Amino acid sequence: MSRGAFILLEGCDRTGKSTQAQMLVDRLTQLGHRAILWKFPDRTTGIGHMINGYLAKHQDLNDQAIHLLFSANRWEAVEQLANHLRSGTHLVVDRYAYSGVAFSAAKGLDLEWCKQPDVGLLKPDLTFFLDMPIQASMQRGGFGEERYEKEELQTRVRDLFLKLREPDWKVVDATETIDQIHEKLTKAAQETIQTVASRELQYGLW
Ligand code: Z5A
Ligand code: MG
Repeated sequence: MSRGAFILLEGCDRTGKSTQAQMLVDRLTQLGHRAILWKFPDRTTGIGHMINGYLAKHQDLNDQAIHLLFSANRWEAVEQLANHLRSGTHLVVDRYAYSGVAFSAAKGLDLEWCKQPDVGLLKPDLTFFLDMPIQASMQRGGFGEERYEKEELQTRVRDLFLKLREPDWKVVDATETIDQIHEKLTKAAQETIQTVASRELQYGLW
């Protein structure tokens, strides 16, 4: 049986990740694939509730503790993610460990320290980095409500994403229209689905 593809969307705030992730799942489903959306942080678990409390500013935690919780939130999902992929379901994942490292390092934690808890996680088969100037993304709906939604921090986050960027990432101009971006993502996702069908799952992030 063919395995599913692990397709990741990363990027700074309001670059359209969640919009595109949902559209891609819907499109792949229409095309006859099994595909599901997985969002990190997954706020539905016990760990996710703690993360949500922190992001919504109901609870304070030190930078190291929240970093480890974000990572634990990925590790608690890893068997489920692997099972989906093995059973042939494609995963469209909205944020992952790159967000984890970029946000924590932007707050001042050491970059190498930040990478360690996620070492060995499942590796994405395809990563889209949705990129646009911070000034432009700030003008989109909803910016400013949660803890990290400040221009200066977002600028550092973007620089860190660019530092973490892997050679095979697909950098997407997030200022294009929703439909233009969707077409690009769909095309690349279909290619990856074919390429990875007979490949082993990839562990060993970083
Ligand atoms: N975080 C962390 O610190 N450590 C970690 O390990 C992880 C995350 C995994 C919550 O994330 C926070 O957690 C986040 C990183 C940190 N920090 N912040 N701030 P989240 O993923 O839950 O955040 P969110 O609330 O979903 O927002 P977002 O991801 O930043 O937004 P988005 O998904 O990229 O954008 P969107 O919701 O699809 O679109 C935003 C708006 O723009 C919306 O009104 C759209 O209709 C509009 N839009 C979208 N695309 C376009 C285009 N192409 N043109 C015009 N308008 C558009
Ligand atoms: Mg989102």
